[in-house]
Amino acid sequence: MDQKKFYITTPIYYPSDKLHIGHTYCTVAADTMARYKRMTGYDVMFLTGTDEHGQKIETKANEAGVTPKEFVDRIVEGERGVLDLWKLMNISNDRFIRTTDDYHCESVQKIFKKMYEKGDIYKGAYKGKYCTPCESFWTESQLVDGKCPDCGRDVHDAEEEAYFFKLSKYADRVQHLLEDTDFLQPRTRVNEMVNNFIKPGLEDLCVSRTSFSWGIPVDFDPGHVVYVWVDALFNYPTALGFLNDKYHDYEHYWPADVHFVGKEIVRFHSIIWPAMLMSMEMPLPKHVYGHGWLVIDGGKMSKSKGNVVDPYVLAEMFGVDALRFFLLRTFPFGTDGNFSNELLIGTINTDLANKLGNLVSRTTGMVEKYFGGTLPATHEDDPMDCELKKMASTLRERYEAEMEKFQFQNALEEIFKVIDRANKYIDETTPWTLGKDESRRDRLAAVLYNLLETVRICTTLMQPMMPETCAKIFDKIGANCESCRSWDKANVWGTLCADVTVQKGENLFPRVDFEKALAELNAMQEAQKKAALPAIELEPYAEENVDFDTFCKSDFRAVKIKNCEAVKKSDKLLKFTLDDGSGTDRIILSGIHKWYEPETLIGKTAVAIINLPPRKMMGIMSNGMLISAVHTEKGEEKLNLLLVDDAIPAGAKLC
Ligand code: ME8
Repeated sequence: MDQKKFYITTPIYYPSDKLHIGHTYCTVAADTMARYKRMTGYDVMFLTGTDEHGQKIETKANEAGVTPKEFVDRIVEGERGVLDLWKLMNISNDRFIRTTDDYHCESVQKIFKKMYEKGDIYKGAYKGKYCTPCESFWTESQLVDGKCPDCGRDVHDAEEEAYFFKLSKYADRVQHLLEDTDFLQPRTRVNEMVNNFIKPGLEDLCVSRTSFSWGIPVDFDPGHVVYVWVDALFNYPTALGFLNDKYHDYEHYWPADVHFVGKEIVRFHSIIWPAMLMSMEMPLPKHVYGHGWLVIDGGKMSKSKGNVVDPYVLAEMFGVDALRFFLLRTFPFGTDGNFSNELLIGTINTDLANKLGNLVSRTTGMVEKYFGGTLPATHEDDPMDCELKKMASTLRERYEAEMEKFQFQNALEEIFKVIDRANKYIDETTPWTLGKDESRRDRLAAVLYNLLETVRICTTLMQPMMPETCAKIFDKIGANCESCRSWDKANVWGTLCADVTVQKGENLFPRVDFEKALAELNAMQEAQKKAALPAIELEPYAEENVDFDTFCKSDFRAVKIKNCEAVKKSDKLLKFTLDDGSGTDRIILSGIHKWYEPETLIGKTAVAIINLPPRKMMGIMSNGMLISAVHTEKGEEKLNLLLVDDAIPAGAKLC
């Protein structure tokens, strides 16, 4: 019989910035699904990659002073780039596509031409609001207060020659696909697509650009580049060798079984993508799954807010498997999930350290303590074991049902119900009491064997989520052969040898010091937020003019700082004794202690306005004001006392 095939994809990511925990979430989910399918005997193709064309990348490269290709190479292949991240996260993709790869570009040109020759792509005029400095078209609804959303400048009506795809032609077929089949999941996303996009009327889609050049050229019309989404979506079949010679398994794997995509790109995948495939007369993917976002305090992560969560930091602090587990265990895949450090540490401690880690270490520890590491072959069963045995040996079925629906959280929930039951079973059977009674050795052996079998089954099913940890657990519990780690044996009770040998070894998941880890993460995130603040912020410029005569009334003088000391009982004030050239010392108080140690200013030449009315502060009269320059740097107020050339004599007027 032919092996069953499974083709799964993640979105291909824009390498315009480093990837964050949100991208990691989708990729870990797809990896889990791919590993699960491989475990259940499928021939799996798992594809991920990067979407490297478009104006956004071109602009960023220009800003960085490098070519677009150099720019994306750095983010994809560079240190801690996309490839490094997937390696770190133990992502088992079979293929990685970059849309700048020659074979992909070649296929996209052929695809574009094919749709053009068919009449589904035609030449027309793109009308919109144009921002000349940004070289960008905007629709009315994208404008902010009628201005360019990027630079805030005026826009004007403009027209540009462009190619269009006849999306409208496929509207009915796409609507039927969404409403009458399970193509788009979860089902809740269907209404949004149909009501918001299809019913109001699908307009033909502009599929070429002439305002920038970083894209795949339309080979029969120089000057036009293919719209980045057309280029990107077709990665799924080109990566299999569709219309290119790089690979040869398009026939084998296409159509995809599922595309995992984030909710904001469901529209592209559930409307534009099937319509273009219909035009190309290619089979449609079986499912598109629109997952939710990881949000922070209910809002989107963003570089400008400085709240983007770096998967490297978390994986280094807690371990890759703990992070993978957290992402899958905590958030339902179809809806948004609120990420927090508290939740992360809490989940690691509760589920991994207390429940799973403890079960494994207590069980193997007791086998070592009472039997020197190897169970005796004779076991005495008891009816009280039935519930645990039944729960564990039927777990595979419940797990499978959830995994087939991409419900990783529920699949793990089912596993943890069994882990909880096993921990309770320890309390019920009290092996430490049995261990004291020589006549109960066979009973104790049965209890520990039942626990090891439960651990084996749960571990088998957790392999897709935590591959490395599960391999370690298998080693600990003596599940040494391929077969006893297999899917086929995950519903067969009694798979481990009766006289199995275990090795407790090190703790799998040491408890995380909650307060310490939280403080560390919070401090890092504070620093990141600070780094995201503008480098320098200036005080707003005065809107009102001051008339010349008024200005001239202000008497600015160079002053020599004869003495400077802190004012008692004040954190802020410094008391300056100044030579203003008049022969009498002038006292000025200034609230700049935060920025200066008084003794460092003695002997310097500063500037003071001397005809302000005298003011009493902390019981001392201040006669004038020293002039400082102020600005904000990374959110922090900075001040520099205005110091001038010491060659300027005391009392010289500034005008
Ligand atoms: O959209 N939580 O690329 P992209 C969960 N190149 N998922 C998130 C997320 C978050 N906080 N932030 C982003 C693109 N994502 C296109 C795809 S496919 C032919 C082309 C997800 O790098 C987002 O929802 O902007 C999307 O699915 C994916 O990351 C890639 O986003």
